[in-house]
Amino acid sequence: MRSPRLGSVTRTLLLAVTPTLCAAGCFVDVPPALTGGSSDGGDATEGTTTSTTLATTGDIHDDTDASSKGCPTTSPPGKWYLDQDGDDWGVEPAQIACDEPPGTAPERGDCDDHDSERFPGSLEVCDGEDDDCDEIVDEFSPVNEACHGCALAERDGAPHWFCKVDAIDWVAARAACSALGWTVDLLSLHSEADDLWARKQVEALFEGGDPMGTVWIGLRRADPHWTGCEANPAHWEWSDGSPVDYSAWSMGQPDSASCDPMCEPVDALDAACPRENCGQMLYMLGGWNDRACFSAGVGYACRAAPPP
Ligand SMILES: [Ca+2]
Ligand SMILES: [Ca+2]
Ligand SMILES: [Ca+2]
Ligand SMILES: [Ca+2]
Repeated sequence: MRSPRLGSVTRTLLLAVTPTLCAAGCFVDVPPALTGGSSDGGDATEGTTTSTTLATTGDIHDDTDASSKGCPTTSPPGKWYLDQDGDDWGVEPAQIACDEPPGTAPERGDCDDHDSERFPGSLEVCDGEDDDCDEIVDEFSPVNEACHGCALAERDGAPHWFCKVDAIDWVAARAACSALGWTVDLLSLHSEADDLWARKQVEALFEGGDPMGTVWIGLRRADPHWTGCEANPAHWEWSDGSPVDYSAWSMGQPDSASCDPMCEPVDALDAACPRENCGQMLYMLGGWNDRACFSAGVGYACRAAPPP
């Protein structure tokens, strides 16, 4: 049986201990290992697990070669995964038995087998955790349309976050996106429809209150051109690695403003040698603008890869 959802007091406590969007220091540049639940055990592993389980759980079935001889009923033996929180989703190791042993489940994929509210298909809520076990934290769901200052939405199956902050640089904004999941990056835009939709989300977030509002997106100047002053739209790329197949630069942009060719920036945040190497959306005026990566944006937009 699944227990009821957490009460509001418990949720409040969870929120209180949840860092708000990891403004710095939680950048994930290496995809974490998949949870045991979503990995494929493979035949060799399954064979090992089976023999071990039968050796240690002899009372489940008295046939040490169950896979070949079958069960008393017409069904072959089933594979049952350890389910410690009773949410009907299990984890490795598996047992082989004719009938479901106590404390097991027929499916694996539980990302937290000590929390009955987190399992594949659970409703995502704003609690700093991945409730539906898709390796993305606090994404849009029918009961999660806003979270930690971000408006949440889904487009073509891909979760989006449109976040309003006091001040954030491009690098910190990208880190905040990455902290939500290893498939999450700053937003990339690939069609006029994408662009208009995104701009509408941002307008709604700011309620039209900041005509100069600048929202970081995943535009950055590509490495070979990073230290130069040339203002060439062909020198830009998306941080998520997707192709630049659409552009919506504002008139006269990118312009590499204030670029001093005599200095060499140490990194993207080198204020002593500014380079307009990062891209933002001017959502009220329309279009994109190049800007120094260390400058303060008042928002950023993230997107997770759509499910395969
Ligand atoms: Ca479970
Ligand atoms: Ca669980
Ligand atoms: Ca999730
Ligand atoms: Ca959550």
